[in-house]
Amino acid sequence: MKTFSFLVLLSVGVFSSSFLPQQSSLPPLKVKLTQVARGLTSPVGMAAPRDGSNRLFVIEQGGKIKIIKNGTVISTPFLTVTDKLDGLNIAYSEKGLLGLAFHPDYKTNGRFFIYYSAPASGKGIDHKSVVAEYKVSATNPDVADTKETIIMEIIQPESNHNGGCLVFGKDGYLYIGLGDGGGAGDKHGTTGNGQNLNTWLGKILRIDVNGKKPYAVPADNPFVNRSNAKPEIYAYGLRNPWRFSFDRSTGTLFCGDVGQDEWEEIDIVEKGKNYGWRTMEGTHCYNPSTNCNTKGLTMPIDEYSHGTGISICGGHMYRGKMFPSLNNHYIFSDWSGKVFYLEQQPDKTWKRGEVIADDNKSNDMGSKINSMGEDSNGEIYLITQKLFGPKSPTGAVYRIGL
Ligand SMILES: [Ca+2]
Repeated sequence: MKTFSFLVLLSVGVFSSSFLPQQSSLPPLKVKLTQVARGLTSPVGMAAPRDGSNRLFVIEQGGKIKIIKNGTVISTPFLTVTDKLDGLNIAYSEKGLLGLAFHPDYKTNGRFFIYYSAPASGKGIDHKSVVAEYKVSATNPDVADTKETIIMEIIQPESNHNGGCLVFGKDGYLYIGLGDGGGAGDKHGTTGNGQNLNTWLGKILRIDVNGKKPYAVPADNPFVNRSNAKPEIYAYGLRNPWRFSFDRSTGTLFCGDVGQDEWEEIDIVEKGKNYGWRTMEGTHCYNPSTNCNTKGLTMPIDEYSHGTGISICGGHMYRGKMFPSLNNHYIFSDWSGKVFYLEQQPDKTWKRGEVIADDNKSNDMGSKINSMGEDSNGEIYLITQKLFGPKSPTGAVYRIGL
């Protein structure tokens, strides 16, 4: 999902080569895209509980969660939170229902978590982000209870860069992605929000929703004992982490961090590390624009310029069963409609290649790619939308295969 920087696409960045990661050099990977659903209204994410049901739950930006079951979109939403949302600009909005994660024990406890943009007012406030808990209904597995428990509320100074990714780790903790508060250039405060440990903005948070209500901070979170730091922070220096996921085999956390005007990046996120924004955009000084202090910053494993794409979307390491030769390919995408893969090399660096559809009839690459998803078996999906706006019913879901 874009960041408004498509409005300044024509701005030309200054290329610097000092910290450039391994360049793209792998051959194109030809895939077959199989449409599994269409007619979705601005789908921006997907999740699948590991409950043996093989259902896919698609997030519609306007506040509905729809279930794809046996190849059909069930018309009755699993959950509707439309009335809780802040207003969405019909032409373009980064607000809305943005995240969904099923508890690892969903099959037995029915708990799931969502992230959405709600109204809030006050000086310097555009809206607030809400992380909330729900449960499936006792009588129908395809419908959720409407009872809501608020887990966190995060004040947002601008309308954009809302992150919204929710994922459970193998450690059982809930990871929450938050953008830098928006506007452009991370202009809030003296250092921006990304580098300010005293705000949740520009961070990936990690919380424990398994005991104390509404949540507890894991004792080994990296900043629990530091003054002037939010203890929920797991990693920082992010601009707008739009989709991250764990490699279900190795536990590695891969994140797409959307760039400002020039560089889109993929990071491997580790506890306590600083991913550089707004000091750096990708491997390039951003603020200050030259001679920035790179000490202690973790560089992306891959980046590309706006000559290649517009706005990155983190994807998934393929660990599915249907296409064994896709194993060890980290597949991700760009809002422009491009799809890429990364492969780790013997020297531990990562190289990128493009993923292309082998059958123009079965793909819909005139569409933007809003997000990606992974089902309970590890198969990977593209979440697309043909026309702009949170009310456009031109969304579709495609499975990536060979
Ligand atoms: Ca970075």
